Amino acid sequence: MAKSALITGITGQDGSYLAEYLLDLGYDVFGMVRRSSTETLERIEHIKNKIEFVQADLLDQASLDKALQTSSPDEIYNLAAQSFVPTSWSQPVLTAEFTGLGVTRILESMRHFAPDAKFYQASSSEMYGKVREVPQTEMTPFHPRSPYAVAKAYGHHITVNYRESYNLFAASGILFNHESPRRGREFVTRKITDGVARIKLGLAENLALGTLDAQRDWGFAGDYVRAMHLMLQQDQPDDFVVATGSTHSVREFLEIAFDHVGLKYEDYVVQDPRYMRPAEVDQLIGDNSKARQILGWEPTVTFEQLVKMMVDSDLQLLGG
Ligand code: NAP
Ligand code: F7E
Repeated sequence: MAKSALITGITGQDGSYLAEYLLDLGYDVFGMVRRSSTETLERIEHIKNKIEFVQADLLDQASLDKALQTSSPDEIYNLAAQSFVPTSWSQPVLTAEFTGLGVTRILESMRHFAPDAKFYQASSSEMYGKVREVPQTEMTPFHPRSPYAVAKAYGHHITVNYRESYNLFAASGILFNHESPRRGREFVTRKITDGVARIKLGLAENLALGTLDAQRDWGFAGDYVRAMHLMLQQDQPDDFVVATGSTHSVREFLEIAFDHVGLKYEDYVVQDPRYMRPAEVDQLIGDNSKARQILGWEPTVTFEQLVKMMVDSDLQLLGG
């Protein structure tokens, strides 16, 4: 019999890649969606007929209970969250509700209605924040620097706690930044590649950004959803860092992206204080040894390939 999976956040970047991946593996895929006055299925348009949708919201316990009962999943991937760091300063309580308490709500539903399922929590490298060691491992202490990161730290700890309290199979993937042509346009990578394409095609004159010095360990989202799945195929639930192991600055991203279309970023990028954060995460770099050794996972897309893939996709989308 085919395995079944429930994906929360299926309309997001990771949800769309994970749904594709699980459908290819022969899973019955259930996608949790929240009610919206406009269509949010753009990223899964091409596979939406193969997905069974269940309507629920991370804020609403009864709807989550119903989603778990209806889908009766073998695997639950909790990808839904308010995931944009700047919004977490303007909506800190809502972020805590979605990104933090939402995890407890879904774990409670699982405990009552699908205790034998395997659960994946989308934890984040943002939890390391003002980093205590370089590179970051599963054992590195957290020092979150935004309300988003604080909420994710809560989500991570409650996942570990439900594993230990109720013997649930609850795994947490500490994923470093991962990007793709499906990344939301407000995140810096997509903002840059969309901006580069617009400038190249004469649709924009410049690109306003915040700090160019921040460094991130950027990987490809398509690679990272494989790691999520692998975590739920193990005999024991555990926590895993998923990262490439190399770090690059926003400036380096800009250089490759503009160079790819024969332009120089210095001629177009302007710095705008509106995009500076109250507290910044200066540098992240992950140690992926545990994922390599235990999951047999490794990334396949390099930083340069990722940047060029995203620029090419945005050029094509804008008709270039
Ligand atoms: P994303 O593109 O922002 O997608 C977020 C998803 O959550 C969307 O499907 C959204 O639905 C859904 N959602 C938000 N609030 C909800 C609510 N109250 N009830 C139900 N669904 C809700 O995020 P992503 O980049 O795919 O990331 C997936 C997960 O991994 C997130 O939890 C994120 O915080 C975490 N993460 C991401 C990264 C990264 O670099 N991408 C790294 C580490 C961890 P709508 O379409 O209705 O808005
Ligand atoms: O910022 C700097 C910004 O918004 C990256 C989320 O998926 O990954 C993501 O969080 C860096 C920061 O991602 C702009 O200050 C400069 O230092 O693309 P970002 P993020 O904050 O790292 C983690 C792992 C998650 O879990 C999150 O959900 O780029 N930066 N100028 C800018 N950032 C943005 N967004 N816009 C700018 O104009």
